[in-house]
Amino acid sequence: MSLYDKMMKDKQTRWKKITAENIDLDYCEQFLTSIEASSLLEYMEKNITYLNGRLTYVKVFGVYHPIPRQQVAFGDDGVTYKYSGIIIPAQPWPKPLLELKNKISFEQKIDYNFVLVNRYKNGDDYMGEHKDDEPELDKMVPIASLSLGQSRKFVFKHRDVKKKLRKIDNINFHLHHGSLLFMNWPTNEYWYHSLPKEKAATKVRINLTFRKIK
Ligand SMILES: O=C(O)CCC(=O)C(=O)O
Repeated sequence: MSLYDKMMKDKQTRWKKITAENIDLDYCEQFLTSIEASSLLEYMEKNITYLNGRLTYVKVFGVYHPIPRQQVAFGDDGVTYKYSGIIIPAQPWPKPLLELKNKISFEQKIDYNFVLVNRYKNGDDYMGEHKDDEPELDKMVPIASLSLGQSRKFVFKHRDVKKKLRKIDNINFHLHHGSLLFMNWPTNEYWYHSLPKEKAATKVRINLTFRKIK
C-alpha cells in the first residue's frame, strides 16, 4: 500500500459519519493526540482571559441572563459575532489557536475566520438548546467543534420534538478530549444542540467552535 493510500485509509477509519433525518455530522474522536490536546488545554488555562461585564449576559425572550459558563472569541481583524442580543468582537488570534485553525481549515478546505471559546469549569456549567443559524454564518460551511478536557455529553434534538409535533429520538454522544466534530448543512436548520449539566463531571472543559462569518 502506498503512503498516500495508507494516509487516506487512516483518515477514513478515524472519522465517523453520523446521519439521520436532516442531520449530518462528522466526528473524529482523536483529531489531536492526547499530548497535543493536553498541552493546548494547559496553554488555554494559563493564557486565555475570558470576557467580563456586559458581554457575559445573553438575551432570552427579552430578558438578560448571565451565561452559565465563560466565553471569549478570536478571529480575523474586524470580525464580530452577534447572537442572543450580544455582539462578541474577535480578539487577534493567539499563535496556538491560529495553528489549530489552520489545521482544521486544511482538513475542510475552508478558511475559518472566527472561533468562539466556551469554558465549562465543571458539570454545573452548561450550554442550553440552540441552533447556530445566525444570518452572518455561511450555512453551507460546517461548524467545527474542538473539545478539550472533561468529556461531556452533547445532545441533538429535532426542532419538531421541541415544538411537540412528533417523536424523533435525540442523538447523544460524548465529546472527548482532542475530538473534532463537524456540524454540516442542514443540521443547524433542523436540529438544536446543547451541552446539559452533568453532575459527574468534575473537571474543566473547553470547547472551540470555528466558524466562517460572512
Ligand atoms: O461546548 C460545546 O460543545 C457546545 C458549543 C456550542 O454549542 C456552540 O458554540 O454553539
